[in-house]
Amino acid sequence: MSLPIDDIRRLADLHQKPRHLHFQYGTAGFRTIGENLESVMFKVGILAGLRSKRLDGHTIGVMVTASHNPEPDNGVKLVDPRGEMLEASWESHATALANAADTDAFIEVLKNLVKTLKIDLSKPSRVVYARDTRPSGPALVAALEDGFTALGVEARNAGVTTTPILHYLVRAINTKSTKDTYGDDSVEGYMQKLSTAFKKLVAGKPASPPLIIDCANGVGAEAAATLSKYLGESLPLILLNTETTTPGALNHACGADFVKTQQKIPPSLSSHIKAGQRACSLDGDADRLMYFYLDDRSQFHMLDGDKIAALVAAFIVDLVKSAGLENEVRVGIVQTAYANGGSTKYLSERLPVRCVPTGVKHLHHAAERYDVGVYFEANGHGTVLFSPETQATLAEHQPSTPAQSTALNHLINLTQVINQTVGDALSDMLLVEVVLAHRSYSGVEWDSLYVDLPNRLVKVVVPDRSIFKTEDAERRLVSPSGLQARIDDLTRKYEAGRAFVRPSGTEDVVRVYAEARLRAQADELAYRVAGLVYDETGGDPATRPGEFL
Ligand code: 16G
Ligand code: MG
Repeated sequence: MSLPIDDIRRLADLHQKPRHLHFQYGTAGFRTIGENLESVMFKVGILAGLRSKRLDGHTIGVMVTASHNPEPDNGVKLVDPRGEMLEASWESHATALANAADTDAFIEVLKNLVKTLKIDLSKPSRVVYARDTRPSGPALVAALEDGFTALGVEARNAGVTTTPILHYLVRAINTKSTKDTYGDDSVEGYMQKLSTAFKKLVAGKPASPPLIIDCANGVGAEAAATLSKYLGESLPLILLNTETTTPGALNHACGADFVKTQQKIPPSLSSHIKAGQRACSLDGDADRLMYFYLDDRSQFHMLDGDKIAALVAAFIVDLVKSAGLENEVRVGIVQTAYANGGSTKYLSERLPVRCVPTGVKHLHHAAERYDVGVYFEANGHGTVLFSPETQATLAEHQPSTPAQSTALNHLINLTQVINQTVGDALSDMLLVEVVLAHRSYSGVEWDSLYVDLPNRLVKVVVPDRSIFKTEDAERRLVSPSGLQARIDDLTRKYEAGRAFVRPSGTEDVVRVYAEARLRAQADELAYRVAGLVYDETGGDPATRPGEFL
């Protein structure tokens, strides 16, 4: 069987690549101004179908979103059959297809792919797809659907939903009626699974005061509203920033990325939040979560991905011990260089900790190597993975006391409340609420597990970020040569100083991170390292040291 060239040609002609643009499938898939993405969407439709054929007709996911980016941006990423990110070796195929200049070139690249990857075109192809609430979404989805039509893909439209729900659906569809069944393959199935496990986990605990959720004016607002109905009185939620149809509102001065990078409360929440009340922010596609609270003096306290990891990991370790499984089940942590030094110190005194390069796929894969792998990026993206062997151990273990039995049941319910396919703000939120309820913690006690070192993140616009090469999980530069030594000399002058430089995977900039014992010192170190980067590259004159973004 060969490619349906006539159908592909006819539809490809309708979705021409803009001449001047180069596309790259990066850490978060393709991402750029939405109106430039139509040709990419069409090609991704075909690529997803081919990937499904290559994997014997297993269902592939396609998510149309630009996460925390501003509203004019959009993007697309593929999801592999177990609900994880697209296998890295296919990223370059996606890039090659997206950059084929015209229909002829595109068909050539397609034919080559089919040949070199030995894709059996007679296999079925199945895809499930969804989008977030961005205005550019419907037109882009239409282009994607043309891609499905061109290849004859059996495509299921999951409508407007969050990235993690789409990942859930992919896994649920592919495990349907198998021993690894992940849940019913519907949004209701997802809601039912999470809320049922949550209710069991908090049964008998005093009711929590209401939790404020900043929904970033994105698709998380709809999912959170549905979840709230399923949770009922077990967790009262107050949903704010739910304006999904107001132009320009998405991620604007709100959401998880705003909270993390600005280190302050979204102004839209100020009049709603009372001292001590906990609140959290989702990002635009609801796969990142930031908690925070205001203290009695109205000081803002951020509880980021590192604090979530610390809270959750300690709780799971305690449950494993109480269940009598400490010899069978090893809990480990995965972080990136952005993890606050305070968190790394706290966690590594208690558990094995690994540091990996930025990007979910690196964390996810490293976490799979533990029995229970807890991974979180400081920016709030993360989850907990229970290995198949560990899930079997939990299912078979015979507890010898009532206390062991209770702990074991809690662990089993945790495997259900946690979305193990990918970081999921709503699932992570339930997980946090479970731990807070069990520990009787408010934000204050949680925050005091360890003290964050003051830190600063800045970006430098450089002519060519590809000259920046890193090693040691992005903690050190190997190129440009000599720059790391100068960073080291500078960093040594600051108490508890730590700084690193890495090229962004999603923007045309170089990022600089610095932390130190005192706020002013962290700021100074960041700006001075940024100055070194600027001097090295001659940076963009628009961004002089002291004016970094
Ligand atoms: C993407 C990554 C995120 C990472 C961020 C870093 C996924 C799904 N998302 O958003 O994990 O923290 O990029 O961005 O992998 P940067 O390379 O621009 O700093
Ligand atoms: Mg996101």
